[in-house]
Amino acid sequence: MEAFFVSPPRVTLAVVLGLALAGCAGVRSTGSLAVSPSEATLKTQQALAFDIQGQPPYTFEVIQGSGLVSSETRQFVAPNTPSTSYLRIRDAEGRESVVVVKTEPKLPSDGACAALTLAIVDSGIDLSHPDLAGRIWKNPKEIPDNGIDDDGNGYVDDVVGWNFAHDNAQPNDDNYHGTHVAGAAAGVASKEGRRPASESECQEAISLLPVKLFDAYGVTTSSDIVASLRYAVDAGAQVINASFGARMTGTKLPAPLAETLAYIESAGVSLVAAAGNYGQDLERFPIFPASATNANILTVAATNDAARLSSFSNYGTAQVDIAAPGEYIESTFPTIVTPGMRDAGRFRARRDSLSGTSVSAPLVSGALSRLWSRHPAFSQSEAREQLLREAQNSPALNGGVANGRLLREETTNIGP
Ligand SMILES: [Ca+2]
Ligand SMILES: [Ca+2]
Repeated sequence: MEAFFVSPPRVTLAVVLGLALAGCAGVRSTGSLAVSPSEATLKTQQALAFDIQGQPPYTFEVIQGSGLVSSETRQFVAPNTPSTSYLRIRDAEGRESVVVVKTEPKLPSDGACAALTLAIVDSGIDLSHPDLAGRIWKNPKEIPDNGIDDDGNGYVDDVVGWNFAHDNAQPNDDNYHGTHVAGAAAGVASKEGRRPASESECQEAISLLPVKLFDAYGVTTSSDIVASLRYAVDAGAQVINASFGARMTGTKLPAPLAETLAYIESAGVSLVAAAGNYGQDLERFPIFPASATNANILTVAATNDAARLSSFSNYGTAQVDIAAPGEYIESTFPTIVTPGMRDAGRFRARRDSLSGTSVSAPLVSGALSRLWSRHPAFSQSEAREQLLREAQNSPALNGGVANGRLLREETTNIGP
C-alpha cells in the first residue's frame, strides 16, 4: 500500500495521504498526529489535512504496510509498525529526508473493547473447558429448552450455537480439533509445554460461536458446510474461522459453495481459512475455501519455530495472505477423552499440542478479532488491511506467502 505524489497542490496531497492512510490506526479519529522530526506539521480532522510550513515544493512518498521502501530500488528498508508510517520528502534540489508519522491507536473513548463474535466452524467446542466456558457465545433471543425456535432462525433452542453433524442444539466437541482451534483463537494457546504469554487486549470481548460441522471422526457433507457458514453469518459472527478445506477438482466452485462465500462477503464478515496441509502450491492444487478469490478471505499458511514455512503447509503467493505459527502449538483439549480422541489414540485431556495450518488459522482469526474489537468502526476490509499491515515481512516466506507476511508473534499470544 503506497502512494506517490509529485509537487502537489496541498489539497490534493491531503486527499492522497488520507487515502493511503485510510484504515490506519488513528486516522479516522479526530485526534492529532505527532510528527518527528519537526519539519512538517500534520493535523487530522475528519479528513487528513497536511501542511509543510514555509517549505519549497517537495515530492512525497507515503509508505504503508511493508515499511519504508527505497524509491529507487523498491527494496524494503525498515519495518513498519502498527502506529508508524514513513513519509519520504524530497526537496527541489533532490535532497531527501524522512518524516516519521506516528498515529495514536484509535480506541473507543473509554478504552473499552467492542463485543465481537468469532465463529469456530469445526468439530464443536468443549463447552465445559475452564479456559473456554466463559467465552462461549450466547444467543440472547433464544429461550433454552422450551422446544420453540424463539428467534425464528430455523434452529430450535440454539442458545450456544448449533450442531450440524447431529442436528441438535448441543455443539459440544466429540472430536478434539474444534476445541484446540477455539483455544488458539481465544488466545490461550502456547508453545508446547509452556503457558500463554499473557492476556491480550480485548481478549475477553471476543465470544466464540460453536458451529459443529464435523462429527467425531471429522466427517461432514457439503450441504452442512453451506448451512454452517450461513448460520454463523446469521448469528452475527464478524469473523469465521475455517480450519478445514476440501480439494477442488478445477477452479470453479459448485454453485452452492460459491453462493455461500458470496453471502459471507456481502455480509461484511471475514473468513479466515487454513491453507491446508498437503505441502502443495494452491495455484496448482486448489482447495475450498482457501483458494477462493473472495476479497474477505484470509488464507493462512503455517510456519515452524524458525519462522520458515512448515514442510506440510500449502503455499502460493496469490492465495496465501499471511503465515502464522503452526507446529507444536499447545491449546485446549476436551476435558474428558472423546470418541474422536480415542480413535486418534490421543488420551491427554484438557491441553495438548497439534501442528497444522488448522492451528495457524485461529491464531490469525483471534488476532484479527481482537484488532477489530479495538477498532469497531472498521469495515471488514479495513480490519483485514490493518492486520496485514501489522504483519512482519519474513524474507524466508517470500515466494510462498504474499509479501512474505508473518503474523507478529506478540499478536498471537502464544508466548516466547
Ligand atoms: Ca433459534
Ligand atoms: Ca427456545
